[in-house]
Amino acid sequence: MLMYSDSFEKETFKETVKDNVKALFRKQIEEATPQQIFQAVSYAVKEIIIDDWLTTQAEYRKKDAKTVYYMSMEFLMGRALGNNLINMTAYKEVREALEEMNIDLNVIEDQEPDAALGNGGLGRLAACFLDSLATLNYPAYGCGIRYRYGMFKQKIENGYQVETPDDWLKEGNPFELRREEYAKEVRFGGTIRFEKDPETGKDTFIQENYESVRAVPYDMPIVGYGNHVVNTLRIWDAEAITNFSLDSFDRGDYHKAVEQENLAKRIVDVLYPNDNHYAGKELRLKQQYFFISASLQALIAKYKKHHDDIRKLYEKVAIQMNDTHPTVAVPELMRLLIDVEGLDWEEAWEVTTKTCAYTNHTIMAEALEKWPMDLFSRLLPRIFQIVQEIDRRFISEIRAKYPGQEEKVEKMSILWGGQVRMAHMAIIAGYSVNGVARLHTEILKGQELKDFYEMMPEKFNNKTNGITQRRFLLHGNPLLADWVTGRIGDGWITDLSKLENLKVLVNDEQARREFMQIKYKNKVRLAKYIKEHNGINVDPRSIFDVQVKRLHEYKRQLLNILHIMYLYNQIKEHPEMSFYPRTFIFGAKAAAGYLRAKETIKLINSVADVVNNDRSINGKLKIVFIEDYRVSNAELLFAAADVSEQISTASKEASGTGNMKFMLNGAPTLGTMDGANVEIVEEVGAENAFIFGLSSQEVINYENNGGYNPVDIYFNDWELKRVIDQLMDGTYSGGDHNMYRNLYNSLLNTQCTDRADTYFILKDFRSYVEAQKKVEAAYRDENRWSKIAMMNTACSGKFTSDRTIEEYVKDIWKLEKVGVSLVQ
Ligand code: 26Y
Repeated sequence: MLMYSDSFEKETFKETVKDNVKALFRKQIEEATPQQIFQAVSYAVKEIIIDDWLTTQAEYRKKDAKTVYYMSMEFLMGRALGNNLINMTAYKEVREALEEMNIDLNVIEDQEPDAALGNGGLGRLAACFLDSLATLNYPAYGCGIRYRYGMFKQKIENGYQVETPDDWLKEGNPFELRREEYAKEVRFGGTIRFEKDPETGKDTFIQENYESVRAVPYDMPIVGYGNHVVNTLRIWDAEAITNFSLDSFDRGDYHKAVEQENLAKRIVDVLYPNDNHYAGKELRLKQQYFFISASLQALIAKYKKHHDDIRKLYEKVAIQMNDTHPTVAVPELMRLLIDVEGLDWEEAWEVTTKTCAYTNHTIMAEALEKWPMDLFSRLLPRIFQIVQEIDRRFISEIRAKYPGQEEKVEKMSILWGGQVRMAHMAIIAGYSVNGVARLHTEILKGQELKDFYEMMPEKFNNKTNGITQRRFLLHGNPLLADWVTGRIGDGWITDLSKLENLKVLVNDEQARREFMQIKYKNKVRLAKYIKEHNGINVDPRSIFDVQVKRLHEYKRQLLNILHIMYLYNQIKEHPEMSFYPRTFIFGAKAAAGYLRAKETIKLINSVADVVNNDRSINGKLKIVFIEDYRVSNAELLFAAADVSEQISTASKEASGTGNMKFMLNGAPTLGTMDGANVEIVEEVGAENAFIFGLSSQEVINYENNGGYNPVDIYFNDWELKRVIDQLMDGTYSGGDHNMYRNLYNSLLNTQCTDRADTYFILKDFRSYVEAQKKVEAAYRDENRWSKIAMMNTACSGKFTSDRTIEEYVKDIWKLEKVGVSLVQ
């Protein structure tokens, strides 16, 4: 069957869907449930993808092309069906075909659970990168874990977050392919004995009494846009190696067999739902080694099929480590090269350091992985020996370069204070170290990683993040996508810089009216979602002010809600005051054990309860908390936003990528000069953004000089004081004086945190209030606002992940494009 829009066969497609419903569910299409139709449609789509998948991989083989392996603990893919149809350029055709069968594609798409194998930015970035790599014709694998349960589902009960398991595979996953024949063994624990090989005289290392697990890969197709390229996301499942068999039952080992089965499965049970916070859990290290060892074994086997010199691995393979989470790849690659392939240390080190590269996504100390040495060596005894040797050699390099400066050893070695510092290993072994926005990379070079930068400046480079316009405009905002295409052609879909052609239209009144009309329709669409999910009526003519992202203190959702409390006080106190109606929308998951984050969610919901039900304010203020914020509902939110809240404490947000999705959809940034906001303002112009707050340098200066005293501000700003006091006086807690005590203390009490107001909320409060006033004034001026909104879309070209990927390819991976010819 043919599918791409140039050759779509509607009747064949419809027949296939009907046949699939019969074959899968023994039903006629009229009797099938939406979920069953989703399955039937997906299998029809997969059938076509498979052909392109085969062709692509054959072409890669023929060209013997260099391949990048993107190693990541997280891939936040979201739904596949709609995205695949978009990239196969068959979305509209399929929608019409289904319409003829009285089936609504939107309803069918809603049947698919999000593949939420990630927490937030880092995981979604990996997903955008895969989309761009395929679209740009680059050979690439994503390598990760097939978590049985992805990111938890969030329910809000009585204003509190409640986590429930995300059983995303319950109905089966039509797009995945189990690849039994590529299963690998991964070993944990035990002891290491070494022997001299009597023939070669080389040391050989023998692991004994270990526990082993079978890693089985599942492949998911990654469809490029309109180019028939299909790359692979390979995620690993874990199984016991001793097969649960009648044999063991007979031997009375039944129990043991089941036990082993369960132990193995546990490895891939669940994604750790911590974002930017390291917890040091043994099972997580197991997960890391599990998928890394399996992926490296597989890539070496693949390489060796057609190459005989493993010393040249780096000519055909680049390994990108998505933060420190996959860094165990360094010693594992060394182990495979030395113990299995028989290379000596120097040879293996050369291969490893020409193959592995590292991306840093955070400068926050609490996010850095530092494994306790005893845990690490117990779980991975041979790997630990190798880490020790890497460290020993590196320390002698430090001493050679900086004689007498022993503090350099303390600051840069891998093993220190009983810990294995994973970031150090990644920097030492990686041939490239990159940050994810210009400011972030500069901070790494000048502060956090200063010593490394001084010692090896050539490794450091910046790769400002990006997002895929295929999902976040073409799929998520079809009205705007069609309008843009009507105005400037469809070149933007694969070349986002084309959006700059919209700039001339900013002075065209008609164009602006159409642009704002589309925004309005998207707001109506979101209002409907909110009505259905929250039971709240919101006015699509009000300003939609949106903050959606993980809940974290540094992202300062607390600043946002304190400001809303302040506005509410103002409106109550001055009912005559002119105030443009606002709808404040939040979406955020808090890590399950993060108390202050959970308290913030409760606060937002409680303020929402009070404010939304206060008739005296005539609906001027509405607050909505979107339950279970995830990729699929994010698409609706970006399309409908008027204002993009990007209000992190300057220096803390490495880049941000939500900021780019809002911008693309025509929402100006209300934000600090942090992460990629800096570059957004540079592209769009300061007059088309609303910037406030301390600069990163000011924050860093305060931090180095012992912070500041928020209590001074508190006593000198009675309106702010009143808001903070309202956390304790029962206004938003039905009289309970303890409900928000942790939040209150975090702002004022030095005894409860290392430093009161660690994230400078009081310090930035007034500046935020002023910026918000400017937003309101700008919005009242329809002409001005429509220009601002359109300029944001028009200037967002830089922030495509296509640009980011081209930079990685050119500076780090050195890949060649491989064309896939149409085979039908
Ligand atoms: C160690 C472990 C618990 C851990 C797990 C997840 C540590 C960090 C993370 C996730 C980090 C993350 O998502 N970082 C974000 O990466 C984005 C993509 O580069 C950035 O845009 C964003 O600023 C950064 O916070």
